[in-house]
Amino acid sequence: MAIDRIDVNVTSPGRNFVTVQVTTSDGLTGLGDATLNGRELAVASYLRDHVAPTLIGRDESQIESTWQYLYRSPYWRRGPVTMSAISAIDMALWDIAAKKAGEPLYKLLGGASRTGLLSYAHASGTTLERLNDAIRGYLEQGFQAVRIQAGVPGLEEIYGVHDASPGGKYEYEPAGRPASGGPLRPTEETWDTRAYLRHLPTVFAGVREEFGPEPRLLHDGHHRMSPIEAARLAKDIEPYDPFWLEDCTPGEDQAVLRLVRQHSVTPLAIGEVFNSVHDYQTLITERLIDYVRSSATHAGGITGLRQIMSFAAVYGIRSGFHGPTDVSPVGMAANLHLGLAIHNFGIQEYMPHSETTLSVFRTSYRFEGGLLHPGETPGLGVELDLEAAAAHEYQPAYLPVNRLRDGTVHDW
Ligand code: GCO
Ligand code: MG
Repeated sequence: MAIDRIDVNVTSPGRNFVTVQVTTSDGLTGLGDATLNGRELAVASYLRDHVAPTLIGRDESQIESTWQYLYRSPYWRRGPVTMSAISAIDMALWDIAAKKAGEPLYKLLGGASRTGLLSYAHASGTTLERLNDAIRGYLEQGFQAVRIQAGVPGLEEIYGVHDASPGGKYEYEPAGRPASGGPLRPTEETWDTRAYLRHLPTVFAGVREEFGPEPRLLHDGHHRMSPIEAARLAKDIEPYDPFWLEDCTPGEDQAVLRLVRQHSVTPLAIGEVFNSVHDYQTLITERLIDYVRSSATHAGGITGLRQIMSFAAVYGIRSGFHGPTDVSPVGMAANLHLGLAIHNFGIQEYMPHSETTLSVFRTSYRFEGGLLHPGETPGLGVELDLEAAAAHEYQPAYLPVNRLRDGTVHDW
């Protein structure tokens, strides 16, 4: 058997997704997620123009060798575009291997290490009251862990904060679309770190007061703090027993995490924008983080993410794979299969995709009693309905840009 075709599908059922479909000479197909939010077409072109032509005729069972070939052959290695492309091909080849074996992918990765994956939901609200309503809704659905993001007095739109309609879902963090007729530009938000640092500990206090010690509470700092600010926040929320503080600093300067560690025992999670094991070298060997935030979609697929988790296992660091709605259901399934199999699983982010998205991507993973399970369908367990996908044309979209009050561009 050999790789016969590689198709790259771009569809926008509520938001943009890039999916690779690899077809073998005997008609088996595998899917891979290559979605890079806000830069989708760069990855689609990389795959169509630079990757697909080099793989036709290749033995589809040589997954590791293909990964190394795609990683080393361009000479210009790593980076989000290259690694998202590699991720998608790798996932598709694993999907094919598992379908060929007639087994759900996790069985090829060593089998289940647990009955299901502890998952966290995204609760947010512009006020503490609304945030608490959102948390209550998720706890009622069975979640044992929630990420809490709240409005900061004096700031309008900020990352991760939306009021959900009572009992309903919201389309989280929709990438901004151009206003009709106007030029296509990212929307802009205003940020004030001092106001945030003052406010967030009061949010943690209010949530603990309402829900007690049991729910696991997470928070995403979204790269917006300097090292000393991050150290202060980690220290200030520590009394409320946070499960983790995510992306407290931009993270690419790995050594600054030493400073945060010196000041608190708040567990730290980093890595959703990383794309290789090398980005984690200092963080892992010095145990500067507790959770790896990468996803199979951006860190080189199952092969790349497994490499990171094997390295992390030696240092007692666990997974917290990235699972926002801009990771497609295909990427989500890949995270779940790997998470079920590895020993050092920690927690899985879970933002259910919209019904529109799920009408294009048919999934077999399930959520029960706060735990996710990838299901027993052979392969990844996700199907792409090409006809339904064709009805949702690509929509140019950007993520927002953040500025300090004086106009200085800041991390969003
Ligand atoms: C998270 C992430 C996302 C990112 C998004 C960008 O923790 O889930 O921070 O919300 O902002 O993936 O495209
Ligand atoms: Mg994040």
